[in-house]
Amino acid sequence: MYAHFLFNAFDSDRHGAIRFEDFVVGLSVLLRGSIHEKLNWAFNLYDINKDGYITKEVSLSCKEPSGF
Ligand SMILES: [Ca+2]
Repeated sequence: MYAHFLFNAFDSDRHGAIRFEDFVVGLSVLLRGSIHEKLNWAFNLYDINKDGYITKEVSLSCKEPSGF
């Protein structure tokens, strides 16, 4: 489940694939971005449907065991 969140966070234009540019931009924000950019990236990680809200279901699914 967490991998799904990460994929969506890097796939910024939501076309179902991570291009090299998506990957570099994501890493750049995480490594060299301002605190606001990092927080915005982290929020978008959990805002799966990009409606500006993190739902209770999404936050609860992050706590569930992964099955390993
Ligand atoms: Ca949402």
